[in-house]
Amino acid sequence: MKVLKYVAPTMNEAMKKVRNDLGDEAVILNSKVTHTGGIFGLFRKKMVEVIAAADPGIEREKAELKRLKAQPPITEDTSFKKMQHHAKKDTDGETVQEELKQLKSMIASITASNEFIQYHPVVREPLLHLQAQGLHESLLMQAGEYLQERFDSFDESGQALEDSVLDELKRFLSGFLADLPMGGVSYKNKYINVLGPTGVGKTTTLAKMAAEAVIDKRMKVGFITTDTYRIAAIEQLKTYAGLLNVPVEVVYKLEDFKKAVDKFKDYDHVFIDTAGRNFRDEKYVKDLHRIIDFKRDMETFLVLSLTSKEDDMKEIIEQFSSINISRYIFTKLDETSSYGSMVNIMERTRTGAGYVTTGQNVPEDIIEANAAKIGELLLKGFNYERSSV
Ligand SMILES: Nc1nc2c(ncn2[C@@H]2O[C@H](COP(=O)(O)OP(=O)(O)O)[C@@H](O)[C@H]2O)c(=O)[nH]1
Ligand SMILES: [Mg+2]
Repeated sequence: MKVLKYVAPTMNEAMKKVRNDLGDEAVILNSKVTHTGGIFGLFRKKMVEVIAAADPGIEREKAELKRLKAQPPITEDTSFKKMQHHAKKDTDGETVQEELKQLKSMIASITASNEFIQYHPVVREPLLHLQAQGLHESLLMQAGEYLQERFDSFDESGQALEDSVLDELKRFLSGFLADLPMGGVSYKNKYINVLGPTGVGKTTTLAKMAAEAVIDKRMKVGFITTDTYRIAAIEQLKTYAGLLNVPVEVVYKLEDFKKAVDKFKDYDHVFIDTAGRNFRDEKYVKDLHRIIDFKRDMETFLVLSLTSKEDDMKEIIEQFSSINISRYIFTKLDETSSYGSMVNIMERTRTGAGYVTTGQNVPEDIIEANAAKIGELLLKGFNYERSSV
């Protein structure tokens, strides 16, 4: 395990150095803004400090795997031929499915844009923008109808009309999210838990959430981590815990969990960091149910990365379906410019969002979610192409 410290004027530059040295598998253990130089606080320069770690073995393994995959098969025995035959059939099946999928989405987009033709350009343009954002077709249709109904009663023109249409559209977008539970930690439950697959940003986000409890709300907070798979994961949480001056209990088995619960008896809140795998193990979940009354004591956030495909997000939600999810956290907003999938997911599963995270900086890169902000986000960057009226 290699652990290195980087200092650069911007996060981007620091991350470039990290990637250069440690590769894509590098884990950011800590990042913070520091100030250097200056006299009495004057002329001080802002710098970003990043502590990163990587296991050089992983990169080597990856390269080896790539090399092996590229090699032509050596054996020619019949069982191998049989395997090849099956593989071919599977690949063909996949190709057909893939083509079908493309065709379906083509038809959907043709139908959608044809249907938008009935609308005035001032309505159609933002609808096309939402379509490009990946907003589900049924939502697009509803938005179109909603706008058209109101459009007939508008008597402005030009810029004023465009502004009114956009205001109405924002109202529509936040309106249909309005009855979903939104907002960050409620502090009604002692335990706050983050679940999700590896690498989505659970630990980083947990630290951001805990910072609010410790710094802004001055609460007595403890950390539990059940992510004992990678040493770096424990170290990463401990680094954040150190910065916040919060004790960490590392839980390897159920007994440890009981001890941790006992240790944090008179704490206000306990933030639990997890590794996704444990929660796919039914026995582990059942055992936990015996210690903690999940419904009463636990607020659980499922963390999803906005850089994932919508289908993958759906699969993840399916995997965690045995657990009562309070709200989602959508991470890595800064790495994408299409936000439709998160709205589709929330609408489909009738589960709202706690937070959206916007970068690697702890604790600042986090926004508490609400319907209006998400509505705004969907229309971010939209401009009418030409004066429509
Ligand atoms: N760009 C970006 N990166 C993030 C964000 N949240 C977390 N990360 C990064 O994603 C990587 C994995 O985060 P981590 O918290 O360890 O994920 P975990 O495996 O789910 O606990 C780290 O490099 C984080 O700095 C975010 O909002 N934006
Ligand atoms: Mg983690």
